[in-house]
Amino acid sequence: MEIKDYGEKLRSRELKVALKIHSDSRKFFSDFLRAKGFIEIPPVIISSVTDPLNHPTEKALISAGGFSYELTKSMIFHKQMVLNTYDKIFAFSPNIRLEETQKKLTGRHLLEFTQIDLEVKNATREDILRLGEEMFIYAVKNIKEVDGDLLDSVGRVLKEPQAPFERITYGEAYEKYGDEFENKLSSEKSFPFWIIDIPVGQREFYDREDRDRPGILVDYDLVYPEGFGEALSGGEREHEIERIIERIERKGEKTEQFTYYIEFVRNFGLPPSAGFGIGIERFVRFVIGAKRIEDIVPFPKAPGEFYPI
Ligand code: ASN
Repeated sequence: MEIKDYGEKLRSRELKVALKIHSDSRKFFSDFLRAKGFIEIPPVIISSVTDPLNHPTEKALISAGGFSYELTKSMIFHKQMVLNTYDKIFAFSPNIRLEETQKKLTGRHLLEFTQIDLEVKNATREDILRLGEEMFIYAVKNIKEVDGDLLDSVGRVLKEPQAPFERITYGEAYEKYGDEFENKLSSEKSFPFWIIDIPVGQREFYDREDRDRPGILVDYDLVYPEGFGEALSGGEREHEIERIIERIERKGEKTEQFTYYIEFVRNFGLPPSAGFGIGIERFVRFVIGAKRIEDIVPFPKAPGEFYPI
């Protein structure tokens, strides 16, 4: 992007619509969660421990006064720990993920984005699937009501989904479509749907393995229809120290990377929980029906591209 492009972009109709819908999405998600008794916690932006993710990203390190921190890739560990304080929490959590340059092509990756990251003590997958559906429907319904004219102005016909959303197991999806199942299913469907029962090797160590079905996690992704791809991911969590360590080792990761998290869990414990994170920019892109995620953000940072501002 060049400086002259910013002038055009910041004055464009599409960005004007996108920012209003972004602003309203934050309000509706937040209103919904507060009404359900959630407490909003402040985001953690630097920490010595962050989400390892299940795909390679470059480490974003920052040092201050001789101490080294990483920029947050997700607040998963902080969410679990703060359940010692409140039972239902959420944060508007800015994340930095230094994705590989080939992700530039997807139209749904940004190096810097914000997710609404929530976690609920003693919740099951069933509880959170229901909550996610309700929250999603609430936001879409309200946006249609408040911003219907704006959606019309960009030619977007947004369908209001009905609960319960369709559920497809990872196994079924993979058998039908192989590696590309998410994109293929996303293009085929007209309403959001869940992918559940993701295998242990496909996810981070913190999602809980089904005790009755080893190798299968009690987790979920929500996928947008019309080719917009993944909306959110989450799961029930491992919370017992032995299981956490076993899962880190099984993943081939080093426990030293999570020293302070492990020490915390050993000393204070974690309650069982489940939760998810939903990317706001991806939600806005879907609501508007924008081609690429960078189009709906005023100062985007997509992988593999230099942005002067
Ligand atoms: N926020 C996600 C979760 O709750 C984790 C992630 O963003 N990778 O599972």
